[in-house]
Amino acid sequence: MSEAAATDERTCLNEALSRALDRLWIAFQPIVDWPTQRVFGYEALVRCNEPGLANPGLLFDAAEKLQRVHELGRAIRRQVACRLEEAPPEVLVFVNLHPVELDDEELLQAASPLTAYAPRIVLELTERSSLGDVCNVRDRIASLRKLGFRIAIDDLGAGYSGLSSVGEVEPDGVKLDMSLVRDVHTSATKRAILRSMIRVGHEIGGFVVCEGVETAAERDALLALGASLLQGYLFGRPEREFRCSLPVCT
Ligand code: G
Ligand code: MN
Repeated sequence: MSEAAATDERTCLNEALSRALDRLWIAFQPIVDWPTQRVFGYEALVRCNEPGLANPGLLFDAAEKLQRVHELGRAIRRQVACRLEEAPPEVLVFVNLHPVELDDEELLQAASPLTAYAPRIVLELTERSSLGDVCNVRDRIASLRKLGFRIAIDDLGAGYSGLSSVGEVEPDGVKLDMSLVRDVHTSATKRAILRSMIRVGHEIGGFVVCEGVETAAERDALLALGASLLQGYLFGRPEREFRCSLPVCT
């Protein structure tokens, strides 16, 4: 690609991202506590109708390329905060953080929109990308905790990710990746891995959420392994409203 074409492409992407930032909205997916048949929380997932930037992966790829991750993170957190008045008061709201957002001073300010709701928020840090590039990760996380936020490690067990961030962050909870959950009832190996990860999660005193549960067979296998917090299409897709398929919703 010529230099001029690359510049044009960057300009287009920049404009598309600016439009997306003005129009993004938040979908909420339930996380259920199966034994009590209650909703434990909702994960906030960013969505936008800008062609090519419809989901979080695409949005963050564009923002990374354009070095606008802080701007995107702020827009998402502002939108989440706007919706919190409508959320059932007794449930937690899980918000994904890109590691680069840990470097954003706004996140740590007492006056920023999400901080007012900190005791109801669990910030998810993904295992997929390294926290190693963030300055003073431990200090940043300690400051977030001081503001009242809880921290979870997301996507644990995905792809090439390891357990190192669990030792580094000492999270309040972990979310086990859907690649381990998929067809867990037919794989003794996945069951062995999940059984030990669920035990580790509970042993460090935290909550353990199994993600991406799609079938009753997967649900029952996870319950037999000691899981109780479950998230996935079986209980509800990410939607604009706070919805859940359980009869007792909150
Ligand atoms: O990386 P993270 O765990 O934040 O990703 C959550 C993503 O997984 C969301 O985009 C959501 O739409 C998707 N998701 C949630 N539940 C399910 C599920 O049961 N099956 C599949 N295939 N995807 C899911
Ligand atoms: Mn997540």
